[in-house]
This record gives sequence, C-alpha cells and structure tokens, in this order.
Amino acid sequence: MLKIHNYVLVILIICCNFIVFAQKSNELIINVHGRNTTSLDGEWNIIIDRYNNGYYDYRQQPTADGYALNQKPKSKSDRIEYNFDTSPTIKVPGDWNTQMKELYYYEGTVWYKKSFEYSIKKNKRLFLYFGAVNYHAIVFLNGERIGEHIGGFTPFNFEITSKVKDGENFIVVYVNNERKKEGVPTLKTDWWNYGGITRSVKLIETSKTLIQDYFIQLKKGSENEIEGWVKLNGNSNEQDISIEIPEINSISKFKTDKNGYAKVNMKINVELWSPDNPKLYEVKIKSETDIIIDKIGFRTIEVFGQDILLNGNSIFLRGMSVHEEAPYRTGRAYSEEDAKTILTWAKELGLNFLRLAHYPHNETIVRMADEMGILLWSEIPVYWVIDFKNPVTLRNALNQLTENITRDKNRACIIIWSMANETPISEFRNQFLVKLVNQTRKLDNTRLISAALEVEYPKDKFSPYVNDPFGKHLDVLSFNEYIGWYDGLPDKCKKVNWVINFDKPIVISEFGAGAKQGFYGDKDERWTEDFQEDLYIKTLQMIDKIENLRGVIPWILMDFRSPNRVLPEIQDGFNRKGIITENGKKKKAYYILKDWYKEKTEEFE
Ligand code: GCB
Repeated sequence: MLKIHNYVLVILIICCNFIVFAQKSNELIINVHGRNTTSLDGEWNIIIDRYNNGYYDYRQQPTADGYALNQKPKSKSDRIEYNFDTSPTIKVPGDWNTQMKELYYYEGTVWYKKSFEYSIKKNKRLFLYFGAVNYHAIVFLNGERIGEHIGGFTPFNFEITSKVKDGENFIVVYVNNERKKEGVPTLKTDWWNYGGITRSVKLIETSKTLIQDYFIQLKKGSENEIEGWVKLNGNSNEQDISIEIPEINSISKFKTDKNGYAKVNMKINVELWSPDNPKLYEVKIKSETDIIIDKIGFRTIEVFGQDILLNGNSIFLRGMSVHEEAPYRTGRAYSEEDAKTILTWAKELGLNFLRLAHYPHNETIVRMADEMGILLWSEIPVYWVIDFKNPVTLRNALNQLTENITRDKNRACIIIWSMANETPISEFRNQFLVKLVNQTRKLDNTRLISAALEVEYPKDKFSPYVNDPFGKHLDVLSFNEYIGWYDGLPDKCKKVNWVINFDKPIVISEFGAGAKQGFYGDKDERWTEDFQEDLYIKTLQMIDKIENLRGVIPWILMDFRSPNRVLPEIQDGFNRKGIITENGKKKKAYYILKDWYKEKTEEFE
C-alpha cells in the first residue's frame, strides 16, 4: 500500500516537474538580510546521480523509490538502494566541482538533503529561500514536491507554512546543471558551469501579511523626491504603512490598496550616494503587521547627450569585468570575504565601476559595493547564441531578468542593467532583446540600459564600426573589441579609426589579452606579460581618441576557469586575460591601467 502511494506520488511529482517552469517571480521576497531567518547553510548530504536513477527506473519510467522520498528500510529485508545519511556531505553554499575531486568537471544531477527541526509559531508564515541553485532545482519537503526553479544565478522562494511539520523535517533538492540548447546560458560559454546550491539557503519566518517587496529610489531626474511602491503579501492587504528615514527625521504615510500595493512618493533632503561618498540611510518600512529595515543610498543616474551624469555630474566609468569566482581558492564566490577581496582590489586599482559578468552575482557583493562605493553593471546570461526563436528561452530570460531586478533594484551602486553579450544580429534576436528592454523599463525606469554589442569591420579592416540596430534601444552604447588579440597584433591599434555613428555615451565593455603571470619575453610573444602590457598601452592610446568615450571595462580583473582554455602550461583550464591571477598576483598590465585611470580621474574631476 505504501509503495503504491509512493508510486503515485512520484508520478505526480514527475508530471508536474516538467510543466511548471519556475516560481512566479512576483512572489520573490526581497531583503532577506533584513528578515527573521534561520540558516540552512552547512553540510548537506549528497547523492551523485549520474544516470538520473533517483527519478527513472530501468524502463525510463518514474521510479517507485525516488530519492526525494528519502526512504529508510523498515526492516532488515527491505531493499532501499540509497541512503542519504551515509552518503558524503558537501557545503552549502558552494559549487560541487571544487568540493570533491571526482566532481571537478561534473555536469549532471546531484541530490542534496538536509534535515532541520522547526516549530512554527501561530500567526506566522514560513518560506524556504534559495540564493541560487545552478541550474535546475526541484525542491521537496518531507517527500512532497514544493516547487521548481530554472536559472542558476537568481534567488527563489516557496511558501511551506502548511507543509512544515512540528519537529523534524527534511528537504531534498534535485540539482541538475546540464547545459541545454534552449537554456540561458546555452550550450557554449567561456566560463565554467559550476553546479550546486551555490548560495545560502534560509527559512524566512514572517507575519501573516508581510512586506514582500518595495522600490525606494529617487524619482528619475530628481535629487529630493522618492518615487516608488510597497507591496504586501497576505490576507490583510489594506493597511496603513509608513516609511521612515530616522537620520533625516523623515516619516511619510501611505495606504495599501486591496491588492496590498501602495504607491510611494516623498520629499527628502539627503546627501547623495556616490563612489566618493557612499552614503546609505537606514530606511524603515512599517505596516500594521510587519516591519523591515534596509540601508539605501540615493543618487541619480542619467544620460545627457554623450555624457553619463551621476548626480548631475559627468563621470568616466573606470571599470573592470569580473566573474563570480573566488580569489585564492577558485570555485564560485559567495562569501563576504570573497566580495571584500574583489572590491578591495577594485579600489586599489582606482576603479569606480565593475561589470559583474556574465550573470547576476550574489547579493553579498552587490550590498558591499553599495557600502564601499563601486558602481555596478549587472547582466543576465543572454550570451552568444541563445535560442532566440524559442519562446521558452525568452520566458526563461525574462524570468532571470525580473528576479535580478527584483532583488537588487534598491541598490544605489547598480547603474546599468545589461541585456546581452555578443549576440549575433537577427530579426528574432532583435525582437527578443527589445522584450528584455521593455520589461526592464517597466520594472525600473531609473537606471540605464546597455548591452555588450559586437564590432563590424569594413573591407579595409581599419575602420571598425558598430552598426547594430539594437543600439538604438540602449542608453549607453557598449561593445567588446579585441584588436591586437583576436584581430591582428597590438600594433594594429595605431592604424585604427573608429566609426561610431551613435550620439550616445560609449563604454567599451571588453578588451584584453591573455598572459601567464611570470612569463616574460618580447612584446610580440603571445602569453607573455609583456604582450598583455603592450596591448593595454596601445589599446588605451587608441580608444582615448573616441570622442564620446565615457567608460572602459577591460576583460578581466582576475584569471578564471574556462573549459575552452586548454593550452598546457599557459592556460590549464583558465582564461588568462586577468590582470591579476586567481592567486592574487598582479601582472604588468595592471600598472598600465592603474596609471591611465589615475589620469582619467584627474581629467573628469
Ligand atoms: C568575449 C566574451 C567573454 C570571453 C572573452 C574572451 O568576448 O564576452 O566572455 O571570455 O571574450 O576571453 O575571449
């Protein structure tokens, strides 16, 4: 009887799995840092499921013994062919590839299990929150499927109020990171596809009607008016709410409507946030049933002709790209320490801007950038040859974009939402990207939109131009260029004349060259630090002539893992375009850039 029951349950589980695409992103709870949470981080038991045996039997049918059930033998003759409790453990948060030698290049399924005790108080609700799981997660509580999520870099949560038991509970998560043609990203990228529960897992306990989400930022173009909204979630939607900024003695009151939604509009007099003065204010949002505190900075960001204006002043974005990789230990970065190292490097180099490539990074680094004063470019992994014709791919991209903006829209440091990287021009691609732009403007009309476009070459090859029709939808025109690396040698830079017919600020979103730290030679010898240094010198001279250049983001701050990079003794599985190694050693190009950025700082101040 028990077996039949389980069998039906597993069939149900499987049928649902592949129909439901993801959580509804409008149910995402924001500011988990400011809530009453219980951490589920730490050791989780795992089963490495190379043949998806936890789902399918030998006829490729749903199995009666699905691992989600976490069964135990009832008697000594019972046959249960798995056991989470005697299986190995790995740490959450963290990728699996760098925690077990045998998983270094593993892409597939791993089942995770964690037990926890809980006793939910009356009049409370409970949510299970994941900072990120790469790539596909199906979550079970006490053997019951509670939800599914696709996309490896954004948070999601499921309500478990009526499902959590008093006392012992267990969570099982099916995690699969196989690359898929229709996925976002798709089959091929230039970074390693770390699998696992890569960010923190939390239980969030809330009141029956909680303040789920809010948007509290300066109105576009105004330095003293907040325009935003607050959204409640629960059954007591019509409430009095207030927003307080104690430091400036500001209290404003609003009422939420029958959908739990209130528009917010308030006059304030604040010190504006900037990289030189990353001033954050404590903001208290109170309803009759909930209170949440955040630290928010206020600044304006606009484009005026060929300028980018931060708080009304023209700025030059002294940038650098970075992957979400941990300095010194490799693997997915997630911790405060990882974020601190990266942002301290950025400051030492004289940066005021980082491109978080090529997907949303963890909230810890974003919040720290807010505190330390580093402007950010945030992007989703719409990269290279996404399946632009596929509506499932579009839905996936829109969902990741929405989750990213939902999580980070109150962070002053983020000034640019980027839609895509080096995507080939076509009608389908253009329509796809325009839908992303429309969604972004709908969710947040205060920030700038960009995308890393590609450069084209006429026959003579010395007058590169950007002629992407998608450019007209962007506030900031950005493109990646590799003259001197993929295109000729660095000397070519001297002969190049850029032809960019867009009357917009230009930010070069990538340039760079690979170099093995400690390898020296002639400046025309590939892979030497001298080559990379020479390329930086000549590229910077070349781009300095572009009249509307308002920022540069060389590729890349730190060497990072990429399975495409197989050259023995030079690459060994790493893209070497970093100006700092994965172990923190600086290459010669670092100093060239640092000096140039110093000049730029003086020029723009
Ligand atoms: C690019 C990509 C980036 C690569 C880089 C490279 O254009 O945007 O993801 O890693 O070039 O090193 O080739």
